Amino acid sequence: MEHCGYIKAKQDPDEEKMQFQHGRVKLPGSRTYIHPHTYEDPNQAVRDFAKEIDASSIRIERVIGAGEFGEVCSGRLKLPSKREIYVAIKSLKAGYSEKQRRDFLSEASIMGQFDHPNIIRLEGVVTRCKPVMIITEYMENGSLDTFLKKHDGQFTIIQLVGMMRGIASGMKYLSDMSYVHRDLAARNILVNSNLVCKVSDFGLSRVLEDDPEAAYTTRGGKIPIRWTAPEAIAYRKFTSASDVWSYGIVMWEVVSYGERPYWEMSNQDVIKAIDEGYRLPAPMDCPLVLHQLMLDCWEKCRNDRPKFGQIVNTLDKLIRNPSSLKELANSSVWEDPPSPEFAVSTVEEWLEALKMVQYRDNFTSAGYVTLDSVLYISISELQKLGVTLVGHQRKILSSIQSLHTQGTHVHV
Ligand code: ACK
Repeated sequence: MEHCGYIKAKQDPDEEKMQFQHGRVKLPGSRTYIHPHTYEDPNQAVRDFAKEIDASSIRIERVIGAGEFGEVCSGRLKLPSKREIYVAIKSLKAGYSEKQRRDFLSEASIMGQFDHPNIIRLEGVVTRCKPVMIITEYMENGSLDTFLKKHDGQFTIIQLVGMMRGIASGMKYLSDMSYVHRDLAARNILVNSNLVCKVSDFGLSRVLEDDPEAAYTTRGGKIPIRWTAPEAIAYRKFTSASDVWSYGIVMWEVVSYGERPYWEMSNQDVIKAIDEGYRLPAPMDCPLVLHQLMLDCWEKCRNDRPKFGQIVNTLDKLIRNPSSLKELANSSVWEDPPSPEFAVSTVEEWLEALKMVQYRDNFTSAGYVTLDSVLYISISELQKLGVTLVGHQRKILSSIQSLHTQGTHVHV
């Protein structure tokens, strides 16, 4: 099913018998997401989908971050006849407009419709007194991108695939409910103490305003370019299939421990490269099957991409049969050129193959002429040669690594 995001609301909530279950409203038989904007009164959507919590049951402990609308804190929630739990508390800062309040609470009325182990769970809202708050389960390890950068290289491939499997399972649930996320990225995944990954960030305005990665397109939309499918960038065709594209980017972020997709390339260059058929190469030590799955998610034609259900099945099979992960894609971390192999013998040819001729003169005048001379170059030496961009340094050092293993036949 391909929806462009949202479907018509059931206008009369009484049509369906609703009941609160674990603090959320269930619509029996209804598996389809209802967009809060389809409610004439958005406050009714909040009442329908989010439980009102008494402010006295919340204890705020510390500030853990900043959101678009105000602070994010951690704390505890003690509901009558329930055990105390850790929660995250998002509050709406003072001086908000009615629209800001509505947009802020829209996240709760969206999240409150979901009930899945890989979707961040809404505990409830505080709307009767100020500040207005959204209470969710607490995720000890914070957002996935920061978490991975902090633990670079520390997980087994099975653990990484487990994280991907969780995210895919949450996304399957969302796509089954015809919900299109539009901003799936490692920064919008939260991780708990058991390494369980959950999809978060469901605000209505968030894709447009909240995400620092979102950039304005020529058509005026604000889109996180590196994570977004070409048809969504070109003509705003956001579907579960465009979420699958973003999912492939998240897989790449996971295997590369939070590396920035397309490194320091500009948004314009990314759009152009994708259009010309370029795709992110396998990160270091990436199993071939995983890179293949990423490439499937990045099929130009959205109908050719796998569905989230298929992705979950594929990952399950890999987890059950870990030896399938043994074959690595390759050890290079950069682009595969149209012709797969370059034989280079001079520093100049090598820099050319790496598309880094801009550094040629610096290398030459510092005496780096033969390939042997670069084999033991250090980062600080690279910096002296004017290679200050981290992405370029990585590319060069990885290439040197492959020079070590392959002699003068550099695979770029
Ligand atoms: O990377 P972080 O620690 O994880 O920093 C951001 C910050 O708040 C601003 O969004 C963290 N955060 C958001 N929601 C939660 C949550 N439910 N549990 C734990 N941390 C959260 C996020």
